[in-house]
Amino acid sequence: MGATYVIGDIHGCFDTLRALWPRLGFDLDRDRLWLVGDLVNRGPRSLAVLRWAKELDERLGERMRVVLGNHDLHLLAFADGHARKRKKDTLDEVMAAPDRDDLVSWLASRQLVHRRGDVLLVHAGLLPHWTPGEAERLAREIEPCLRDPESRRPLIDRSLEIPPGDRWYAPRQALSAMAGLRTCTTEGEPCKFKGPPHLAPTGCLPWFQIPGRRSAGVTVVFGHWAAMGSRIEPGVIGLDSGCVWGNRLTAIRLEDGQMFEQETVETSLPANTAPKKKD
Ligand SMILES: [Mn+2]
Repeated sequence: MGATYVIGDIHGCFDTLRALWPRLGFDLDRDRLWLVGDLVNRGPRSLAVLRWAKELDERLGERMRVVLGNHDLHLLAFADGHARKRKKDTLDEVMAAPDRDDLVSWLASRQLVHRRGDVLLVHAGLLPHWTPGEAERLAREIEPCLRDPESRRPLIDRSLEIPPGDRWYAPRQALSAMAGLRTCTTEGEPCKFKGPPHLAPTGCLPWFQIPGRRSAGVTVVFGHWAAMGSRIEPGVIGLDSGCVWGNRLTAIRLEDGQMFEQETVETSLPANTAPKKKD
């Protein structure tokens, strides 16, 4: 049957990825590889990560799944000319690459949610009123729009004002939760907070702790929350252990829960303004 390996947020940390990879003992003929997204940006070698992932995707076919993160969407917007360069962006090498268009269109045709049995993969999180089926339905509705620069613009161009009632309003809210959620209110209203869970403002809970969350019947595998670090508990597998902040890159083999952790080897990382988590 093969095993399923999931790797957390790589963020252009290709050298750390390369150090982790042989330790997984990945069987190219049988195993499955899932990436939680945010393959690019902040770290130094986004181009190498994209080329590696695309090539592996061509080799593995259906056995490889990548869900899109907020930084992957930012790369699409940037490549389309609809996003300004942010201070910590490290996307220049991708932008200048001869295979840039192929890489961008490959990235744009990844998923937002992938489900296999009772495991669901998403970059950031699920709103509490979404059943796993509803999350998949929304993802299948939005994914085709992301493939083309024209049709994805209302979803990813943050300078566009999309008022409630507009046909793009709900899909954009859903996309923003899948790719960027950390905490929300018990009513499912996302909060802006990015810090560690115990410092979340009153009324804002980690999305996976909202009472009555309708996706509680499946195990959700996600990344995105570096300030929380990796977190494994029943039904919840959080894999962003802050590789790009100089901490580590985490992978897990789903069938037996075996974790693989690789300390960051990059030395040229952005000035670290995020809380460093040591535990
Ligand atoms: Mn993210």
